[in-house]
Amino acid sequence: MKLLSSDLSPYATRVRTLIRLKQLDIAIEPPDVPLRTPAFVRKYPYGKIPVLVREDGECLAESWSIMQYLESVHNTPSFQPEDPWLQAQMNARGRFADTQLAPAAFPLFSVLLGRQQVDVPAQLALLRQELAKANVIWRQAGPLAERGLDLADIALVPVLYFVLALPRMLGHDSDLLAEQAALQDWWSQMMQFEAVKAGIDEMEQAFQAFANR
Ligand SMILES: N[C@@H](CCC(=O)N[C@@H](CS)C(=O)NCC(=O)O)C(=O)O
Repeated sequence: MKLLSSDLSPYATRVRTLIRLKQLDIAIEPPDVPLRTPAFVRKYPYGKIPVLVREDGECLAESWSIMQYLESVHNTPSFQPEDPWLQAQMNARGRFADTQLAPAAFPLFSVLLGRQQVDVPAQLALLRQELAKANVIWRQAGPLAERGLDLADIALVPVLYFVLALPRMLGHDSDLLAEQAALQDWWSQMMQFEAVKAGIDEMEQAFQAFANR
């Protein structure tokens, strides 16, 4: 089995992190067809990485689905609560990272690519609002040390790195995480996991290379 991945992608990084936390024998490779080309979409119809490719060539797209699949087939160690209510809460936190937090930063990425005119201060204000929501949501989930690391934590880390790196790359120095005490505390604890830290280090290097391109 292999994972088509890129160090720049928060979605691929969360899956690489899970693979390492579970110590799975899954090769991590760049896409075999250039991303954002018709050939890529022909081969991988979701048009995005990560993609999990089985030995028989069958593919699975969407990082959250890949994480859930890996969790179902390799559940030791497990990164989801058994209790259905708590599992649903974890799913909600994972969805929040992708449907609310990350989209608040996408326009800033378009600015970096020079593709879109954006009111950057207004977008930063929106991002702050979403970060404040994340702060409450993760605080309400309870201390990491008590509930244990779960898929939503693993999914959020690279998204949070991405949404914090973009304003910095646009020259906004203020530390947006410093305004969110619970999230800042959670971030420090997450960095204690070697596999989590390794994913963020890879993203950091990829972002540096992207900034210097
Ligand atoms: N919802 C998808 C998002 C994946 C995604 O947006 N991947 C980006 C890289 S970060 C990509 O492949 N973009 C190529 C494109 O949009 O053409 C997931 O969770 O896997």
